[in-house]
Amino acid sequence: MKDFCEFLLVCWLVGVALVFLEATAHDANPFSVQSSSPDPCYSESGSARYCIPEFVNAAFSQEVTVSSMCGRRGCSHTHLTDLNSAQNLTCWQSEMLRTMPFNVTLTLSLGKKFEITYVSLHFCSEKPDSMAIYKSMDYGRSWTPFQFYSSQCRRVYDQPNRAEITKLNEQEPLCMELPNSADTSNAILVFSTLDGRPSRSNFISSPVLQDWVTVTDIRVTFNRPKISKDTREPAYFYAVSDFQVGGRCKCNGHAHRCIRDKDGKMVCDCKHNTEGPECDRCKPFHYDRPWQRATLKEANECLPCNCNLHARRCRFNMELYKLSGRNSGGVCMNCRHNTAGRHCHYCKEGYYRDMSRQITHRKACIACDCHPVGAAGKTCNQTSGQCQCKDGVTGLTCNRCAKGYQQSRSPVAPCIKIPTINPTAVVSSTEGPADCESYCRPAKGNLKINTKKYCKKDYAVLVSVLDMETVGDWAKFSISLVSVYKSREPLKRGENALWVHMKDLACKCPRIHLGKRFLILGSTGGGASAERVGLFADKNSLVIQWRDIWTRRLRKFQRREKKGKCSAAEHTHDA
Ligand SMILES: *[C@@H]1O[C@H](CO)[C@@H](O)[C@H](O)[C@H]1NC(C)=O
Ligand SMILES: *[C@@H]1O[C@H](CO)[C@@H](O)[C@H](O)[C@H]1NC(C)=O
Ligand SMILES: *[C@@H]1O[C@H](CO)[C@@H](O)[C@H](O)[C@H]1NC(C)=O
Ligand SMILES: [Ca+2]
Repeated sequence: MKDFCEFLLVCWLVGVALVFLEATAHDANPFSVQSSSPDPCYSESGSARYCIPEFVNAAFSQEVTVSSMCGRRGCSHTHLTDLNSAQNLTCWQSEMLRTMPFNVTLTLSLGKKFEITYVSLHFCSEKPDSMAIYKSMDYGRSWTPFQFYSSQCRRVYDQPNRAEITKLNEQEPLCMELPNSADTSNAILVFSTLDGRPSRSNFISSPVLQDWVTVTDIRVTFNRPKISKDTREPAYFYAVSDFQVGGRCKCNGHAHRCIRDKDGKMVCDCKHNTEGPECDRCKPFHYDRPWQRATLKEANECLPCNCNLHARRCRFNMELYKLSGRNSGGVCMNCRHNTAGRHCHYCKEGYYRDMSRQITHRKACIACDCHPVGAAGKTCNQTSGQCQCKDGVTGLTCNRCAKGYQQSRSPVAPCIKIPTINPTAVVSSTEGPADCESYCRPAKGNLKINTKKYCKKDYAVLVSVLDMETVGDWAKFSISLVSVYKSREPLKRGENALWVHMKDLACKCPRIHLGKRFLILGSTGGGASAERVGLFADKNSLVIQWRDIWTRRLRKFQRREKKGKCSAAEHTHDA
């Protein structure tokens, strides 16, 4: 088709279309010829560049709808756009028109948007007196005038004759008289769409003219034939041998050809990450900057969003684009692989970066896994993965007690300080004994149990020490009563409290550790009050870390006490 079109153009360019030559000769004109390269839309180095489909006669072999036809063989409407040559003119001809109005229309659908530089009609008859060319940009839904020709512009079309076109009205049609041609049976009319329009030399940066030359359909209306006065029986007709529309498939500089899609529709073969029938929008995921028509200087290809391989969709945000200095406006959507952020470039809450991997790696973000009890929250340091631990808790995930702390059963304070009370500090604050050595005597150092000691105490219990808090001058240990060997008062196994005065604790008589089991032989009542309910231990109590082998010995003491051996022992003591 290309060769043929060129042939056609040459045919009549020689004689007529100097106007058109003028338009195409300019450097900045989009219709100028481009260099040959494997892919005209990319340079040898692979960078995107302005590209356009070849210049064609868009009307060639397209169907033209006509409102009137002579009805004889050899004047079909198909002759309007067929292969035409000077040797064999094939003509369409209207019926004979004897009364007004003499209106006849030819409608040509291009099936796609084209940017056209000319419409030409090759007449087989005398040129008409009045005719108009209309264009549609919406496949025939609406029409706007492109050009009028008449010897009486004002009367026939209500248009001024040869109005002036300035930069302010470049989208206005003109009305002018059809030039007379010498050869009335072989006359050509060429309407050059850009002719006389000021911005035509700067077409590439003139959206107004780009719009002006964009068409999907062309309609030619003949309204008045040339009326000769000396015709006796007036009968008129119009006849055209060739209807050409010269232009390029409109692809906005993003395609070098148009192709048929799977439904047979003509569409641009879009490059530069664009899509749409005219490459008039960016392809999905290529929304990092707004779509733009290509120019000679800048291909304006659509750019992919930068989502570090973690998202498949993105959107364009004008605010961010402006803030970035019109550089990048893409915002990733639905970041996967536990990433977050505009570019899926950091880890979402509850995850941290594995610095040994690229951010694009599927496992670049690792779960914090913060301990549900030991950590203060679910988030961790984005780079180190360190969870925020509660007091006394340590470890990357806060899963251990720090040095000097031990586990408690409280979820609020899962690790508590091991009560290593500084004796001097406690002594001074409680006005306790200055000299623990003499204060603790005689119990201190004598932790052996015998029947006598066992008998003397009010209770003998095995406890597990869980927690400690201070209440005034007292230490209150949360304990669990494991076994009760003897007790003056009824004691139930399970949760209980053990009270020790600070001055005793300060001197480590008794010595108690959290999380351990102790056998306690003590006396009731020492400091009991309304606030202090439970067991009491002091410097005279026996508090010994438990060993399982003592179970048998304690059973023996129990039996002896039952047999009344205790009173004997007391005697001995008293004596
Ligand atoms: C002229 O063209 C028509 C249609 O293309 C064809 O049928 C006819 O034979 C041609 N005549 C001559 C003389 O070439
Ligand atoms: C003929 O064309 C003229 C000019 O466009 C128009 O005003 C008129 O209404 C048309 N007449 C008919 C019958 O279509
Ligand atoms: C996260 O850990 C790194 C390295 O340990 C540290 O430099 C940074 O300050 C921490 N960030 C925060 C917010 O704590
Ligand atoms: Ca023809």
